[in-house]
Amino acid sequence: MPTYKVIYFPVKALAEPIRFLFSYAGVEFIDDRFDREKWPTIKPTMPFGQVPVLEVDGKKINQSTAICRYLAKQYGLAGKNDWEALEIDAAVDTIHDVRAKLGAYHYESNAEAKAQKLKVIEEVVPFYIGRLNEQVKSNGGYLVGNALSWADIVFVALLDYLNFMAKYDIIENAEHLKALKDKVLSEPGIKAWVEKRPQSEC
Ligand SMILES: N[C@@H](CCC(=O)N[C@@H](CS)C(=O)NCC(=O)O)C(=O)O
Repeated sequence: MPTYKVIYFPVKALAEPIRFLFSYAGVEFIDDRFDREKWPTIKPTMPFGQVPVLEVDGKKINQSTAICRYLAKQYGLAGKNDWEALEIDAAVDTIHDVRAKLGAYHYESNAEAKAQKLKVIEEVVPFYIGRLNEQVKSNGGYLVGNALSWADIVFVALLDYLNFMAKYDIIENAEHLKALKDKVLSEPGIKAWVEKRPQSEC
């Protein structure tokens, strides 16, 4: 078994799907959370100056979605055939579209621009959440293929971060997504991780 290290800021955000996948599979990893003030010295040592980065036996790799896909293939969470794998990729990209829209709003520092982006958020987020909710309803309680996949895990792992940026619970009216969240959080490895992980707002 390789030695795995997840390198990230001391938050959940983009590293949490990776941490959830290791935890689901019961695979040990070093959860390397660095202090924010150390970032300027760490940044130049990262492949593209960003994190999360996964170290596998000392080899560094960036891009959280690619890392999740790599782990999901090993843990039987990447679909039963190429079509399902495509559907899972599409669902994950859609989730990251929601994240990008929320991020554009949350990180906007100009008050006028922020007010404009809030209008977008108020329309776009319920649209995406409604569609994802329907998708789960028509797929036996999962995003794809009537079975747990890494798309479900990515969604639930990112929820705290999405809610933090939105400033409300984006799935509060989405009963099928709420049930999916409960299912993922009751996976034994994930449940144990959530109980022991360091506390952080997002
Ligand atoms: N597409 C990349 C995005 C990585 C990214 O945006 N990382 C941010 C933190 S969430 C970062 O490293 N920010 C610090 C910087 O760019 O200096 C991924 O999914 O891993």
